[in-house]
Amino acid sequence: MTLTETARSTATPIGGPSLPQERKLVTTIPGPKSRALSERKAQAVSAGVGIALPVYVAAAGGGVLVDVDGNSLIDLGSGIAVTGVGNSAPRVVEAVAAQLAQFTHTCFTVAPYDSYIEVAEALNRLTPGDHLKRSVLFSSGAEAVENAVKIARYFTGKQAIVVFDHAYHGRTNLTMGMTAKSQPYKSGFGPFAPEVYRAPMSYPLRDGGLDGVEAANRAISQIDKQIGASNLAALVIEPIQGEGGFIVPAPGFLATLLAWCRANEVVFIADEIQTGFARTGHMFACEYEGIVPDLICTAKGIAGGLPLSGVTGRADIMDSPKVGGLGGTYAGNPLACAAALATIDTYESDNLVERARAIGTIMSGRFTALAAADLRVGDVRGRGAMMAIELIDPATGAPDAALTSRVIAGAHAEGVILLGCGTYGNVIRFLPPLSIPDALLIEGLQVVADTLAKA
Ligand code: PLZ
Repeated sequence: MTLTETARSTATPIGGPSLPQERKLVTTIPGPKSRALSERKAQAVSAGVGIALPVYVAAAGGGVLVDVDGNSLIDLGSGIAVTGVGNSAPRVVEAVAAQLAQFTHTCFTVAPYDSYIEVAEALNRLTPGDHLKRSVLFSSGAEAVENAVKIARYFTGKQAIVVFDHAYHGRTNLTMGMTAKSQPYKSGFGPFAPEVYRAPMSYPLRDGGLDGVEAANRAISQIDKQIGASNLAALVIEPIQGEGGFIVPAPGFLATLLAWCRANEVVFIADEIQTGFARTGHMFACEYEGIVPDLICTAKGIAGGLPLSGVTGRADIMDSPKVGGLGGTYAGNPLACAAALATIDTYESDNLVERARAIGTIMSGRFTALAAADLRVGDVRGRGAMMAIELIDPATGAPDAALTSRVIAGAHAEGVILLGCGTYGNVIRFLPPLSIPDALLIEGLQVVADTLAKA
């Protein structure tokens, strides 16, 4: 019997939401079966693939992940903001199983199917703005960003792209170049695609008191001088930066940039791959400031864990590429589309936007109290179920990445899945599945607070 078979036959947990919603540790973390799998991983998988927490998963649902050793861990990461509706959410499982029995793949650009159209209709309806829209589907977030750039270039006939400090847009060659952080994403992997320029972001904790309009004008002046609007196809921005540190720009930043884009025939592309689908307490984070992007990129939360992404936007822009210019073998795969329809239905019928706000209230209350009691918590920010704390040296305000690593490792050891982020590696982000029960969320947050107190 191989190790995996052993793990399967002994663990045999029931998956999805029927899992007991509890934190339960029966071994040290990682347990012996996970450690054995880590050894196999080292022999079989490229060393370039890093692992945040090497517990091997046997089942997941609600707010827990159960590992091959039988430990039940609290999930505060949702697989990086993906399983908003929860893992193996019942309606998603049912829809995918039904589709699985009908057909698994035809390639939409060879022989199409209606679920792709239905997902496009849902995206056109749900994304900000009541103008005429079109959508196109892909598989990964990076692919959506790449295609949004392709479409904007085709539409404008211009080439330059502007992105921001701390931005994250993916790991493919173009999106790697658009991503700000060198380690681990870019260093040694170049050269990068040309015509990608970077502008300063609004980062209220660290940009010396600039308000949103001032920060936008600083960026615009740099864009004007270094690129020129006549060369600029698109501005690509995350309305709340994800990997870069859950940076919420000061009010007015996005709106000022948008107005400048409109006045200069520059396509405004919102990368809502991490912020999208109820996560922030709106269906999309742009809604907080009434921002209506020209194009919006979505992925992650769209399909309950199946790989799907999309670009949605103004019909005139989206219809501009020549026929055959957009596509991909797996783009808009039927299983992923079935999952997306069930996922979107779950967000809407279970009012998960409201649920994300309630989670946000629980989290921000605790983090604000934590910051008041512990000066190493230098900032509490985010929206809805997308919140973070930034850890600093209280004497200097300098980022404290070492403390951050200790807290994350400590929480892992106690059975709480916690993710870091941030350009300076000193931000702890909280992205619980919206299906997590309150009691489990509160327990997870308490573990983090206790770990911080000891770290
Ligand atoms: N845009 C805003 O957050 C993915 C990266 C995980 P893909 N973020 C998680 C990792 O370490 O690779 C992301 C994002 C924003 C684009 C992407 C890219 O989405 O589906 O990972 O390609």
